[in-house]
Amino acid sequence: MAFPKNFLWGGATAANQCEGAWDQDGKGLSTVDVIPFGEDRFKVMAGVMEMLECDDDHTYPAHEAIDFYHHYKEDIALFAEMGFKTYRMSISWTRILPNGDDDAPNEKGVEFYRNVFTELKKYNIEPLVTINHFDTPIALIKKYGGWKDRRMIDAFLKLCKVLFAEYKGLVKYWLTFNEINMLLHLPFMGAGILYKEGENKDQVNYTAANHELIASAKAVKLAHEIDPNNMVGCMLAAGQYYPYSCNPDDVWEAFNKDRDNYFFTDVQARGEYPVWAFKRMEELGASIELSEEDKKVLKEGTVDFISFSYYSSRCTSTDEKVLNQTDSGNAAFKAVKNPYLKASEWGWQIDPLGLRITCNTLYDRYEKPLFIVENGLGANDKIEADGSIHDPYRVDYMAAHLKVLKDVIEKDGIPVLGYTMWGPIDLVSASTGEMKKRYGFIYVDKDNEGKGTLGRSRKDSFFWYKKVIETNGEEL
Ligand code: BGP
Repeated sequence: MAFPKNFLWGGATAANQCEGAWDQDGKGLSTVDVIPFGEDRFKVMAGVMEMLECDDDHTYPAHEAIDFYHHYKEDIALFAEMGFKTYRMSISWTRILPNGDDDAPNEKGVEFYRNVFTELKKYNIEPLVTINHFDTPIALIKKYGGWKDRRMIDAFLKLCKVLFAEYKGLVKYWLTFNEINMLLHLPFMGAGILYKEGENKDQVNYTAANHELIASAKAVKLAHEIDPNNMVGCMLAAGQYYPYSCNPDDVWEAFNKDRDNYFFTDVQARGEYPVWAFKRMEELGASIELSEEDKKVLKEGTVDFISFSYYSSRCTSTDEKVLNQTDSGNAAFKAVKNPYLKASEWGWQIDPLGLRITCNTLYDRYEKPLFIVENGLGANDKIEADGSIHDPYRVDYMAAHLKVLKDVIEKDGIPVLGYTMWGPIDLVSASTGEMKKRYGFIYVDKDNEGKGTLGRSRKDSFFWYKKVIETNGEEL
């Protein structure tokens, strides 16, 4: 049997993409609440257009999302029906601390997550909790300017302290920052960063990155102190870069593009900045403050496992002509179109073998257990007259990736803790804010304009995944 007996099968979501109830029960305003739908979305996420409150000219998909806040029992029952062993979800920081650094937590927020975890336990589903999934309190952006300010570390630790203490015994697996490297690509989304006129963006980004990395290390240490059973992981938006050609210039380019991402996990897994990192920052005119105390903190707060999202590999080149042929996919990671790969309806290229390459690179680099916490296919599903939804493309995508994951475990001998596919239930797309970019096994009746009953129904893939879990991955 390839997959170990206790393999954690499940699905992953994020608070802002499914909870809704954005201003209910004392919740404060967060970055994700002010990221609009439509053409301004990307500008806001990238930190080049300021939006620190909602206005009447925009709509905001996170406000209602799929209203998991009021449907969680029904949704968890469906996850349980598929046999989930784990459910990855995130905490909305401002549901717990409405201003981001309040001295006392919002009891209603604490209670909500306790109810969710208790519901999960009822079905023996192990929660896997992302502490921060693209979620910075607006109050802290107004007060400090987001993660470019070192005081964010203490605010984050306040949140962690509440979580580790309140949910001790209920939650064992934690991730500190979702796709921590996203900060370099979508800085408002990743770190609440808004650039000032004339500011060196690299300086701002690396300063914020340093603060998140120190905060992450402190959180790991605190989690272990509060409960030695806690297992804490880092989380990377992964996907190996391929050189477009064997021209050494291309190979070197791809190598360095990978380093820009591994930069984060190198610190989180090894507890120190890699030697080349300071040179890299120097080249960009950036530098960070790193005291002896900071270095100690990083060393003491290395993660227990490496988690990552994998949707696709990426391809790069140094040739101008080739560079113009970008894929139309993930706007956060613009890459060259790889002629050997097919793509999803949203232009995200599909490369199952790339998952094996990525897993091997990560394991060679860190020799820590891996956890694939996001992987899946966004597609525009069609409902038949009888209400059924046939989504063989989703099954094909995931089966191909799981077959490769089997090889990673069986042929490469790499320890893998689990697999939580992205979006077991349709939810708001992070990049586009759409509903129609659906990942789920469970359909949610809601369209891009926000219309629909929010009713849930099972797609064909629901039954497929149930079987996968039942047979522990033997039948794919
Ligand atoms: C990752 C994020 C998720 C999720 C996923 C799919 O970057 O961690 O939040 O949304 O990508 O992306 P999208 O929703 O843009 O299709």
